[in-house]
Amino acid sequence: MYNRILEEITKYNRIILHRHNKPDGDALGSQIGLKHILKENFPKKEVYVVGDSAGRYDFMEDSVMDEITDDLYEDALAVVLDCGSSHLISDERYKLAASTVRFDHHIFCEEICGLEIVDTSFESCCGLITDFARECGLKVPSLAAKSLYTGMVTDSGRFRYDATSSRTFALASFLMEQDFDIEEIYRNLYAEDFEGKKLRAQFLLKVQFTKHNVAYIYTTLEELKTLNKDTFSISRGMVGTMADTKGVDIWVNFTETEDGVLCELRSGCYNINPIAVKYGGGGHQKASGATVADKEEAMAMLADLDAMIENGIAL
Ligand SMILES: [Mn+2]
Repeated sequence: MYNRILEEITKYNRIILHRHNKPDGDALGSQIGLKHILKENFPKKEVYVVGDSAGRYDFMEDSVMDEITDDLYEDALAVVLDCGSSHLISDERYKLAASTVRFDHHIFCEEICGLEIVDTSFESCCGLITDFARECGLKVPSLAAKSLYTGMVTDSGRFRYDATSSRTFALASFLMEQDFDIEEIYRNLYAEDFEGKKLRAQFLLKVQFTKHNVAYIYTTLEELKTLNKDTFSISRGMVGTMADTKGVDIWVNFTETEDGVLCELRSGCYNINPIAVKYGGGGHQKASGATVADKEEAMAMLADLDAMIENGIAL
């Protein structure tokens, strides 16, 4: 499949890189990484990155997206990165492209592109792109290596989550042959300002438990407004306050917004993905998300998670 994708890349003079909306380190890392791999190996090709802004990952070098007109999609190849469902792709104009390719590591739920490589054995899409580059003998310049490494680190939880394998480290090692400052990446990712620490403390005090010890935080729209934070840094950002709690195997963060209740589901040893899918979401076995209509539906999801523990079907 790598060869077929490389052939497709070779065919097109204009390549437009897409990824999921509200990007994380892996979405941006694979997008910026692939951009610079393509520019290095095919200097005559036009390569664009599109989508919503980098948000809290705007420290990543070259993370400012390109503004492009629709006509550029004619005769172009669109590459979709790190995205399992079509409705999550930032900028749906990928549909206008002459040809489409997808690299992804989420659980497969639908065919989106003409050529696809979806491999959940990769801890990150960045890992998959690195493997692709290495197997195809493509040069990986320093900025690409740094971006890809950032995505590997973030999506593997600093090389801790399940999908982390000997291949993960082999690919990280391959990237580290390039010269880039790892300490700078970690500083940008993990140094927290005091306000952030205070916020985490505040959220820790909000944690509640179901009968069978599913930990959860519920933030109302009113509370959210008083916090003066973007929903992403509350929803994704605060779910981790419940991680690594002894006796808690499933935890979920509910955040009310104008567009419904955002649900971030996590587990140490249960496959919570089917619950997220049941409520219209998706993701990974131990980390998934969904948006439900209201508190009632959120509480129904919580009951499903509680039943999962009660029935004790751990992975
Ligand atoms: Mn990813």
